[in-house]
Amino acid sequence: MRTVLGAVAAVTLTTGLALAAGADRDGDGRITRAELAAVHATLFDQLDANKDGVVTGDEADPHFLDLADQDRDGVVTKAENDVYASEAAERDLAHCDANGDDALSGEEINCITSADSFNE
Ligand SMILES: [Ca+2]
Ligand SMILES: [Ca+2]
Ligand SMILES: [Ca+2]
Repeated sequence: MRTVLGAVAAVTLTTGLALAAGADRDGDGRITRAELAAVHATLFDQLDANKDGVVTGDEADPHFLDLADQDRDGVVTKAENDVYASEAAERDLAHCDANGDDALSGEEINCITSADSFNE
C-alpha cells in the first residue's frame, strides 16, 4: 500500500481504495478472484434487510434479481448468490484486470465502481 499519493490521485482513488481496503482480506494490495467473490457474497447479507436468508424484490434492485435469481422464483437464496458472486468476480476481472495478473489493484478496482458491477 502506497503511503504517499498526489492530491489528484488521492481523490480519484478514494472510492477504489475504500473498496479495496475492505475487499483485500490478506492485505497484499491485490484483490484476487476469491476476494472479489467474497465481496459479492457479503453484499447478500447487506441486501437481506430482514435477515431471513433470502433476498426478495423488496430488498434489492430488480436488476440484481434478474442476474442472481437462477431459478426465477423471485427470490435470491444464499446458494444462488454464491453462484452469482463467482460469476460477478469473473466479470469484474474480465472488465477491469488491465495488467492481466488475475487480481485487481486499488487502481484497477476503480473500474468496477465506475462500471455497474457493484450497483447491480
Ligand atoms: Ca489480497
Ligand atoms: Ca430477505
Ligand atoms: Ca431463486
